[in-house]
Amino acid sequence: MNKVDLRLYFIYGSAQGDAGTSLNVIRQALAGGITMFQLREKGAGALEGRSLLDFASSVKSLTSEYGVPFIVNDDVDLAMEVEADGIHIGQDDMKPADLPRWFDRKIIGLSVGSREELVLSDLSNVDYIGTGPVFPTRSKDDAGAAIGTAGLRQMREDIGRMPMVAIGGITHANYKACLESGADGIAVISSISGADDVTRAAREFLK
Ligand code: TZP
Ligand code: MG
Repeated sequence: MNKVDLRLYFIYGSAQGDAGTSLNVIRQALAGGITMFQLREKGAGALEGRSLLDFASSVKSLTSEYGVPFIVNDDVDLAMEVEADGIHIGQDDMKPADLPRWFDRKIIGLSVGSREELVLSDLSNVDYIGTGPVFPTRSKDDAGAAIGTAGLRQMREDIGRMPMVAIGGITHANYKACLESGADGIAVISSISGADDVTRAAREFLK
């Protein structure tokens, strides 16, 4: 599967609320037009085991209803178990080339934050890269220093036409700068999940 539509990539984990609240947030974001969804189950309160599997299955059903690709962060077994549409891996996770063959027909995303990381990355079976943090973020403790739109622009030059989504600290005030700096789209946690009106927050990013 190669249909990546990175325009508005919403990332979320149930640690932000209970499973019921979380499903509602995801439903509202889907109604607002998000084009990709990533389940990123991290931090205090993250679901595990059976409850994670149940939650992920519910999210999968929901995203399927909207025809939006469902990507799982890091968790290879979970992705396979719920038949996700793809996986997103970081530099410290399993290498893309070592993923089970099952992923050959799936979407594979890789975080690449700098030129140094790019040089060390094998992109041969990677469908898109996530680049950032573009701006300072409170959603990832170890996100590292912000690369700014200049960093995005540099990455675009280095990767050629490889699909690239910008991530980190993206708001309604700065997303256009990301698109103007060569990103195909934006990946967002807090500016959507923390909004009073989640649907509207998502919709506003698509203008
Ligand atoms: N990777 C780099 S920054 C980041 C991740 C997962 C967090 C993005 O969250 P927010 O709230 O949109 O800044
Ligand atoms: Mg990771």
